[in-house]
Amino acid sequence: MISFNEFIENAGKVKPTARQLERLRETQFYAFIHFSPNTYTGLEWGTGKEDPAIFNPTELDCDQWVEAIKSAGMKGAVITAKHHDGFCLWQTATTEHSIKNSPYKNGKGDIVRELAQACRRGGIKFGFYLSPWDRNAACYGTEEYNDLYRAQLTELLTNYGEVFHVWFDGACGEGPSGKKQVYEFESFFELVRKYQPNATIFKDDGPDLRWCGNESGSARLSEWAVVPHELCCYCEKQTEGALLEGGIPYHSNCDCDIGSLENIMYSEGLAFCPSEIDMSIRPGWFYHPEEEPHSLERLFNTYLRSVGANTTFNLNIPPMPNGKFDPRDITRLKELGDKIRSTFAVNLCEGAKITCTHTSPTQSEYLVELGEVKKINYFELRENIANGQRIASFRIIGRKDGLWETSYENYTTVGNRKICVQESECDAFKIVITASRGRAELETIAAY
Ligand code: FUL
Repeated sequence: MISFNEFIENAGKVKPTARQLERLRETQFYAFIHFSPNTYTGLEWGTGKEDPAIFNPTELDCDQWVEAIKSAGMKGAVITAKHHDGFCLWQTATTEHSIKNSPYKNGKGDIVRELAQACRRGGIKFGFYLSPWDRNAACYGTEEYNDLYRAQLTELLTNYGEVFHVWFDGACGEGPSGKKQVYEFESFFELVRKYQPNATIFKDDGPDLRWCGNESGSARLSEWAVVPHELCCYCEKQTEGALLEGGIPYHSNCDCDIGSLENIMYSEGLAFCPSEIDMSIRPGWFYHPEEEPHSLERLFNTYLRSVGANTTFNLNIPPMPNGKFDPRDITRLKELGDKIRSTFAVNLCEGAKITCTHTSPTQSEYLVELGEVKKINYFELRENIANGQRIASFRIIGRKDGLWETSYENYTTVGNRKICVQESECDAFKIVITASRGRAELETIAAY
């Protein structure tokens, strides 16, 4: 059995794949779009018995969606190509329950194509959600359904150009046979890898991104991307064996603490699988005219607690029955983008002198000398996550009038990006890393 120190050091070397790294570093904030017969019935989960004739977005404008998405600073869009009701928004050969039997463009429309093209025109990425749960398909609940699902997935993966993100969920019901569907997820993921090797795959338990465990938009206090392999079994296992024997002190990947030392010590090995935060701009995933978008404050806080807490952020905006975004949502998205842009416009550490001292193999200090007293609202840290996630606890100490004063304490993980909301007035500050899994590698220290 390896030693305790070796175990911790190995945990700090569990690495992301290139596609995970891209998602975390570049396309970290993207849009979800929930659009289906539910938009016309007011339901959140359609029954599958809806008449395709109700689906008729007479003023559909995907360029309007893309512009609004971009105004918030989002870099991609993920559409519900099919939700639980089984209605397909594209020209599929696999079912009659689709847009081809709707009045939209006399049955010739293809909203997946319209969005993919609008994304390309607007310079953002395109992705989709194909709900495994299908309340319309007659073969749901039998083995044949997996073939149908694979055929749908293949159409979407091969006919619409580059796909950046494929979203799956585990929702599962009973088919007409009264049997629950057993999904062949491994074969679904193989198709994604085959046709879209750069796409990240989201599912509750990985392989590339996992669910954060809530729909209210908050990351864990300690958001580790390195988690016990048994919780994300579709990921590659990068370390072997439990250090300690005994029962696992957690039950699901939605628990509030899954990557801490106390948990990984008992794991059967580790995997790299960061979490994605998914939340809707309104209470519902689908459009309901009586609902209002969340406040700017709530959305901005969610941004800080997702993108700024080592996760990605998938923010849903539901189109209205006419096929456009609601003006209230458009305004809110622009306000959010403006707030993010203005908050992070000027890095107060620009030109600062930064010195790093590794005080021990697992402790380091970064001294940042600003040259003059500055008023700071946010500190931002980024680890070189390409080499693994290491920092387990840190604090920030500011200096004013020659006195060092603790301004920010008891913080835990950093990961790809940590935004600390902390007002401070100082002419120098220190990032004191009090524990890390091997030597910490801070790549960015910024203040705003
Ligand atoms: C869940 C679904 O049941 C909800 O309707 C929604 O689509 C959400 C994003 O995922 O699994």
